[in-house]
Amino acid sequence: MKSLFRRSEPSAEEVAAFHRDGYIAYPDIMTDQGRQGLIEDMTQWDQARRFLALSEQERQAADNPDVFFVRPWDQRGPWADRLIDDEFIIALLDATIGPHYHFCHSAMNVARRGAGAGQLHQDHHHWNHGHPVNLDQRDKYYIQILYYPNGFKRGDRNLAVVPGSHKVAPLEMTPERLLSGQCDAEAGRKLERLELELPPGSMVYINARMYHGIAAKPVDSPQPYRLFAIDIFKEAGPPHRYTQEIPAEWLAQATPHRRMLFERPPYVEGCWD
Ligand SMILES: O=C(O)CCC(=O)C(=O)O
Ligand SMILES: [Fe+2]
Repeated sequence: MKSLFRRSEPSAEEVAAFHRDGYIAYPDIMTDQGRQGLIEDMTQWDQARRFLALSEQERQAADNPDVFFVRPWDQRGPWADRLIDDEFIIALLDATIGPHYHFCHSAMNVARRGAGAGQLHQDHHHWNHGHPVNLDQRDKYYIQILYYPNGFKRGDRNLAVVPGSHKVAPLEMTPERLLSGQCDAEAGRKLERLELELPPGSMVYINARMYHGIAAKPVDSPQPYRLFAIDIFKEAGPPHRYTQEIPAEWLAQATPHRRMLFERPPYVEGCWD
């Protein structure tokens, strides 16, 4: 199986950056073939094609005219399928959080001109609920791997991060308080919002406890749409809110290593009780 990436493992500096900053940005990390294959997988399946082909008039009549969002993203195509256990991804996970983790779920979205902003947030779902299982699990790793096959410019649907914000305890936190200066001592640095800019074929590997947000896409953006896919891995433990059911055909075709990544219970109503 061919890797989608130009690298096979992270450097010691990158692993240190992950622990210090809560993320690693990898500009133009995909091979040309990998990037093109992923773009094809994301744009050529029926649902995405239908969204991209909507006329202006049809778009205005739709519920969410600017963003096409799918979770879980199971109709992945061959390149996107390879991403799940690409040797670089597995090496990154092993080097940053150790060997005990599972595939949680995936999502994808296509954002067209006019798509709104997303405010600073965390995605560690065990932090967002008062259930005892969450209080027990909230210090475990929840890793988001963000793929941007056609990249983004600053001020145009860019990802923004707050480096070091994964070190701040979550209780009663708001984005305003996080950036007010009150949390700097706990984080051991000045917490600031940083607007990223990444070329096509990029990836960002994040600890989901780190605050991040998204800029709006201007109506006159030179890029007609931005492609985004995400794979999420969770440290071994009970399901998170979106831990997906693994399609039977994925399990049937999985290598023994991949089957290990998939062998965990999905989230179902009542599974925490
Ligand atoms: O669209 C993006 O760049 C990031 C989206 C995000 O924050 C997420 O999927 O959790
Ligand atoms: Fe997020």
